[in-house]
Amino acid sequence: MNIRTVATTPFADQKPGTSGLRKKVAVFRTPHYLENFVQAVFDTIFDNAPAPAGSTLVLGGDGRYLNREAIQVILRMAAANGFGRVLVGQGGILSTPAASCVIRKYATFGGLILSASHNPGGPAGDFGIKYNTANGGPAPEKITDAIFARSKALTSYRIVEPADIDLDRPGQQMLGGMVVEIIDPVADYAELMESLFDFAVIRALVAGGFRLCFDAMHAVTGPYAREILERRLGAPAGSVINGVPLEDFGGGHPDPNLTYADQLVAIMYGKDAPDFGAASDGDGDRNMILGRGFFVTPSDSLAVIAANARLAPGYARGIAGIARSMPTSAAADRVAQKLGVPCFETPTGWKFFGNLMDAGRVTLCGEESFGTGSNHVREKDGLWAVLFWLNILAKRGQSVEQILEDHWAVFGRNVYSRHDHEALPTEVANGIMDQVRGAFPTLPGKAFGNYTVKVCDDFSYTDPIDGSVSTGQGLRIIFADGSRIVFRLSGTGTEGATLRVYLEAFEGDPARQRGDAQLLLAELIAIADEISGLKARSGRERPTVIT
Ligand code: VG1
Ligand code: CO
Repeated sequence: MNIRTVATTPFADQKPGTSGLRKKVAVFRTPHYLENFVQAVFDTIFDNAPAPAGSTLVLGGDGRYLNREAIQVILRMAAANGFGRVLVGQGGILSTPAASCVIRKYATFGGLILSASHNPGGPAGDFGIKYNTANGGPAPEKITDAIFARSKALTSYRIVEPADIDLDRPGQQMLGGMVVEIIDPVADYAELMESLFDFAVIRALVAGGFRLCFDAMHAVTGPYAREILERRLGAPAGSVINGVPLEDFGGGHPDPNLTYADQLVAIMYGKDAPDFGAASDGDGDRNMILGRGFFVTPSDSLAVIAANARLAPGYARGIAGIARSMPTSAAADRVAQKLGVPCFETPTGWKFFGNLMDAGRVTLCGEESFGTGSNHVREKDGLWAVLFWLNILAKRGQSVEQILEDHWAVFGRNVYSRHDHEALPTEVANGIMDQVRGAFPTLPGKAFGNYTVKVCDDFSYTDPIDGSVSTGQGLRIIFADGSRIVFRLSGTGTEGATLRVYLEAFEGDPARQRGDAQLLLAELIAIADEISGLKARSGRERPTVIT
């Protein structure tokens, strides 16, 4: 098979964000755009040489528009770059956590995951690509920086002739000298889940009339949830809704939050609601947990899982430690303290957890953005969190709400909310960040009503394992009582800029713990606006999404 070397003009904008390279489909359609980035990845990981003989790559995506086309192109490039074998999820499907599982299980060189996660899909939507290393986790910044540098410099890429591989036919096909193996995207992952959780006790719970509803949002988790929740755990057919992956997610926004998962929210807050509701995102790494008429904040979910970890067989011997992203609430810190294990605070993005997990320093990790996971893979994992909750519910025999009330009674409640201001003009968002940064010298010691500023900084992180430093990770304003406001620009948006405002206040008084987060945080919300000038600068009265 002939290897062609195709000339390309490098692109200036292929900088991976919080979670890989994410752009509009139209941008990915620019001639040579995808190829340029993929070659930059291969050049970076193999130091501009062909892949070592026998290298295996894992390849799959969330099924969004362009997924199949991109897989065909990447297969041809993998063959031209010397890979010996590529494992591809059947139909081009692999959820992000399943890809991580497969990368690790078969000791492969790494993988390429095609997804723009929770961003909308379709011809007018987004596409994305992410490189994960041999440990199954997203490439660390050192590597993504090198990929970016290479993408701006390379002048050609290698590819073999078109040879349409049948992505739906299980088993092996040859592409030149390279083996393409179409694998079951669910089997390895489902087996891993069975090894971690007490399926028998969950099955008994479900058989006893406990009702659940899982919203796959027409994204990648449909086949996984049907196999695990309906087939293996016996939930009645129809417990999984929107279970067929669609290229445009049915026109929806596959982001499991209170705004975009509105169908599930209506069911869980409606008459005759099931006992448990959950949703996942485009690529299956996020989770939202709901009880009957009750929402579990992701930060609390991490804390509850940590406090109850021993109830699941895979964690029966306890956890080594917890890591959470900086904007995530400190609820998990309180649990770690009680358990006597360390708690690490990292920048936003799962790639910062990898070293800590590889070094055995932490077992559980979480982000406020509906991301929870553990060292079973190196990605956050939506269905894993759902199964953990079901395992806890089955063992404790309580409702979701009771579990949270018990938790707050023991640990207190970190009242928490995130306000997203999406698609702001870039200069407006930068102006708001500049105003906050500019106020920093005047803030320490300043009183705003009940709150007095203690310190403020631009969060930076030194990785305790490899010493690498990441700066500019979010503007923090910390008050004397530990309450916080954080301002941060999103690294995953593709339209203008998205500003996130994170708000946290500790509530130790059981009488007030049950209150609505927006009400309990009202004063901090006003302070955030006063410091940043957000409303005046954006001309917007309220956030796009409140979590
Ligand atoms: C967002 C979340 C972050 C998460 C990232 C990727 O990033 O805030 O916590 O790790 O998405 O999640 P940002 O930069 O937009 O705030 V996913 O589900 O896209 O892999
Ligand atoms: Co995702």
